[in-house]
Amino acid sequence: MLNNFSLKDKIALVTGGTYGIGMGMATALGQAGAKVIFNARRAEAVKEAEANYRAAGIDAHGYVCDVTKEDQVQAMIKDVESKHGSVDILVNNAGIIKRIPVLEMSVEEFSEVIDIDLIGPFIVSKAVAPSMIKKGAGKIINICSMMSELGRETVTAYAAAKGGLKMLTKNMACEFGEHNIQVNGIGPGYIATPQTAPLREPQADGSRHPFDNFIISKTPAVRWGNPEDLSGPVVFLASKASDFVNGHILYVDGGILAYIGKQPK
Ligand code: NAP
Ligand code: GCO
Repeated sequence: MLNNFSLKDKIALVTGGTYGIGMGMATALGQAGAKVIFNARRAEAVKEAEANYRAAGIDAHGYVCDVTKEDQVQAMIKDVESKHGSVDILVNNAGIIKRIPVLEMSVEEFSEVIDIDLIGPFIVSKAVAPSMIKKGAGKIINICSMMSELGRETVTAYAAAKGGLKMLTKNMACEFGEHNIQVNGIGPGYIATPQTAPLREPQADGSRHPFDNFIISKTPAVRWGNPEDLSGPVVFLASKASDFVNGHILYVDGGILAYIGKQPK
């Protein structure tokens, strides 16, 4: 049974793998046996991350590549296929957020979030799917969010992108299913990474950030998640164990989506 979770001899590409959730998931995929390919936009960060992966015993290979640039993505995939082999597992993780109210947000700022968080996964999936179809197997995992289901003030562009990513996941599952390619999503809850650091910043008097307290009150697990909480879910969706799971968004949120919230004292 456990062999169904092995990723031995598989090539896994994790976009945005230099830190945060991407590094956590890539590490898990490597520990399950995959060769890890990862990318991000900053050369220094890619170099440092590659050294960190290797120091942790992970066979990792980094690329400087912006997921919104189709030519860079195509070149990366071509190089990966010539040096390592075709991608078996794609994790579309790269993403940004801009916390700006609608009326204060420029169209350019809105578009930047949509480009990275929604169009990027389309570009990278389109680049790897032909080889998966040729091979007759593949796994595509899109990193969605609580905001694929819920809204909150100031994250409109992000919620629009992540809501779209949920439906992109379901629709690609419909198109690729006949080729034995499973397309699913992971929807992390609130995870302690650089992206959410501003929401957890301790106050001047040393007390917890109001948003920190808010999330704790909305999470049955009564804690923020960490990247390691996503290790099991991503290995499951990347492995043979999920070959009949398709078009599903697996929420890894400590129960947030099930909870109306703690009654204020
Ligand atoms: P993070 O700490 O900000 O890391 C984002 C990663 O993506 C970095 O490696 C970043 O590197 C890379 N990246 C950003 N734009 C890119 C681009 N255009 N091309 C290539 N790489 C790019 O974010 P995180 O918290 O780990 O989140 C990772 C994913 O999980 C995102 O999709 C996010 O929306 C999602 N998510 C996060 C949470 C959470 O609570 N943290 C919850 C749910 C979902 P460079 O900037 O150097 O390129
Ligand atoms: C925010 C947070 C969230 C998390 C995550 C929740 O400002 O509300 O950044 O959007 O990043 O997406 O699932």
